[in-house]
Amino acid sequence: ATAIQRADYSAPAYWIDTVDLCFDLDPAKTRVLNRMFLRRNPEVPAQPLKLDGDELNLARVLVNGQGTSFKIEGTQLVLDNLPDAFELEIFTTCCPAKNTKLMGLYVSNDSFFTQCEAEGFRRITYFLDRPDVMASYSVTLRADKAKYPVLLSNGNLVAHGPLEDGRHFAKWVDPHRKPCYLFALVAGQLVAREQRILSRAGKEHLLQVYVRAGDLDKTEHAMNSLMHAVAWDEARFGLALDLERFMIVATSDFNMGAMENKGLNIFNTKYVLANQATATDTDYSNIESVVGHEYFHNWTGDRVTCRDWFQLSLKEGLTVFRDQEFSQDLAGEASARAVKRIEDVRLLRTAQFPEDAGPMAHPVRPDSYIEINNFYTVTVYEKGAEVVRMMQTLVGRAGFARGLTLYFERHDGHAVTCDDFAQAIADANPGSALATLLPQFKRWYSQAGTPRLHASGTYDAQARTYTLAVSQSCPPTPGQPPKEPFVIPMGVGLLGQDGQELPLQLAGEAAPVPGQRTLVITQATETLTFVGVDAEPVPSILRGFTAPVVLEFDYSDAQLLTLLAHDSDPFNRWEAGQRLALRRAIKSIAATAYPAGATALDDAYIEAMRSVLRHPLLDAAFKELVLTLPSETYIAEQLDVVDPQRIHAVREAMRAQLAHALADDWQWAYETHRDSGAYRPDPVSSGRRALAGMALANLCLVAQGSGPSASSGQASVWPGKAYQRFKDAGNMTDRLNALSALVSSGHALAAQALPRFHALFKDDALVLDKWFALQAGAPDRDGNVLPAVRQLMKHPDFTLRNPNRARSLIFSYCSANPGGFHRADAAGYVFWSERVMELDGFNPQVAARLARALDRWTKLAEPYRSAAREAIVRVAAKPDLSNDVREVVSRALA
Ligand code: BAL
Ligand code: ZN
Repeated sequence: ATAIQRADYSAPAYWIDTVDLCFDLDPAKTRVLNRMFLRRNPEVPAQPLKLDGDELNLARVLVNGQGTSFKIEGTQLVLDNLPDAFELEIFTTCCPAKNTKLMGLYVSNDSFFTQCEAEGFRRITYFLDRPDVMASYSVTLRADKAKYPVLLSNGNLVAHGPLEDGRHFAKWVDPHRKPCYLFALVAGQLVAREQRILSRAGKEHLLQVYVRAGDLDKTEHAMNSLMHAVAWDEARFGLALDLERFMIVATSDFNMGAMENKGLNIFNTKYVLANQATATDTDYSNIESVVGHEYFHNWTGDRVTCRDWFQLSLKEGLTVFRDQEFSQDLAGEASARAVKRIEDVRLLRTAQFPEDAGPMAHPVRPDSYIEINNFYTVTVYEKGAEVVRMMQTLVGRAGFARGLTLYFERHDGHAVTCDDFAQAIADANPGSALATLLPQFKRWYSQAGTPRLHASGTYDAQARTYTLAVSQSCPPTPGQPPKEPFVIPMGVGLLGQDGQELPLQLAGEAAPVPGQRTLVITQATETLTFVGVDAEPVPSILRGFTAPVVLEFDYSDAQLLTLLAHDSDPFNRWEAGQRLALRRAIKSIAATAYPAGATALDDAYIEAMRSVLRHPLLDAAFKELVLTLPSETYIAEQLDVVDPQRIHAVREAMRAQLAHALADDWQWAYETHRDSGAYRPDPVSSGRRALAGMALANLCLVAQGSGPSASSGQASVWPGKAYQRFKDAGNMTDRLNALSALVSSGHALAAQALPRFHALFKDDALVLDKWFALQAGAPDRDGNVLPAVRQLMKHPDFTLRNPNRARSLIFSYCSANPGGFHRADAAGYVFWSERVMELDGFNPQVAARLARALDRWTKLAEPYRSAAREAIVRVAAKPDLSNDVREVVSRALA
């Protein structure tokens, strides 16, 4: 397969104005009649029409009602000697029941679903399958009425009724033009929760959430999230729902999280179904985000879409930014907003930073790809969202809303580029830092890699000045050796030694300004001098994580402890705690004595953690974040050479030490936070549950460990209490936390609790996913996780065919359990290569995701490095490998 280059973009040779599709739905052989009106694009040289198709059986092609000659070239249907405007009729069949890739039209649980982004529509009919071809669609669905009582497509239902032989039909017309990747149909036995709402303008809309019959009691939260999303987009950005009917349909077989098809969102059940007995607080918050995300695409993605797939972040980065802002606004209080921000940054740093440093590194707007499915990445999504966030930082919240308004004024109904977006935000804010620096700012779209921002501070007591010397650099990434400086908005505050916030006055400024400010770094090196500073301050830099960079500042422990105790910026307060822990982890990892962890944590760190845990004013959710040690993946990213077993051992030792040293405090935390009243998934009560769950896990760890503890005498009661909690819990969050406390401490009671949990939830696929994931992600003890995973693959409830189940067991082990996966005997890598190749046989998209688990193999110490390479080579040698997996492994070996 050849790489597709962004620079090669050319407009389509034909436009498709209307599409009239008629489906006779049958799992074994679905007939698709596609009648389109096309017209030559006069702006490009005359050339044949080349339509994309994939795994289709072609029966008939008519031009203006007449038979015509055509050619099949590779996967394309080629027609020549066409009039300038004409009707094209194509009749094809496909087999949804055998569609294991879950792209195009497929069957799941006896219902039909579609997934067309990015290039699935060509698996339904021959088409110009590219996002800049926007057409008006009408769709007729015909199917057996008893088996498929519900027939849905985009837009409005304009006709429906019975047909012969127990069949029926429904005709849908979409009032909005759209690219084919936003086409959708659903047919099956489904029921809907319905809600009528009024827009601000007084227009009525129907909202529907479709699920299988038994799941209706799990749709309230998704519907509430949808209503919140509709109201929020109108309030914050003036973007109203433009449809009479907005539908969400859930399916349990889905490659992605959800899909924003115009008016007919199709969702993975994981991001729809929730009640307190089956879903955790995290599930509730993910549902809110994803429902919001897909709804927000209705404008950012559907009304204005991408010119080509290189522009994917145009809609994805922007829409992730919008869903992050939505969740923050819904969280309400500043402290709850900060918790959400910390969680988002933690994801960025543990998933995107490694991507940006590895073989798959690519700019937010990539320059080339072999398989576009491989570029639905944390870089395009999460780093893309940070780029949009920086724009908002540079123009202000109101300025950003103005920019978005201008973007829609200019581009509504069109397929555009990331340049168009940035230009609109800048043009709406003349004189802003963004407008002034736009060409340089756009390097965030074109240069891959995570910039490093190095800062050092000098205090001059005589001059009463504090000088920050700042320099930036960015490591080379594949195909991009040198980098130009970025525009880096940098939130800064200065704290006095007592922790008080100091007013800030830069040299040359007339007067000090209270509180923090955002400085804009543009040069490779810069010097910032603050004047009127009476004593050496503690700098709080990159507050709120104003840019997706690695900040290097040689803080002393004392400075970090001051920030942890006093910083008014919650992000940097949390960050100080992470830096303290990271420093201790790295020191222990480097120490020659093994086990190094026994003395990893000193009294100063432990006392600081105790103060946070016991703090009378801090939120429970924030405390839980501070008390969570940096992940093994994050620690690994800080090291040049990675010994995963050593990292695992050190982090486990730190965890045990913190558990023991704070045993009384954990007990206090558990007892004061364990009851959160009637279940509500709001930030305050979920924060309490998170802290109680963490406390219980620590108490079980104390009971299991042999280390010194003030209360080791009574510690042995905790596993029993956890087991009791597991049995009695009134909600899934508390129940799963209790189960997880037993599993992660390695207590014998886990062996009783796990089968009990399975028996309770054996009919709930999403809960069983948690059951598999918990075991696959358990802390490894003497290599016990891999045999458990292999055993679980034989469990009657396991199937690799269902992406959620595959992710719950296989990905939880290979991608989220470094201590269990990176084995000195290479057995984890062998397992990985087997599963990648097996998955590739029927679902290359999911296989290619799993293939990414060894992205960072070149950093591994021996014997891991050679063994990992061997496993990748084994996959690469498979003769009939998909383009998806081939692209990932070839890049890994390049
Ligand atoms: N467009 C693919 C799914 C999503 O990002 O919403
Ligand atoms: Zn999206």
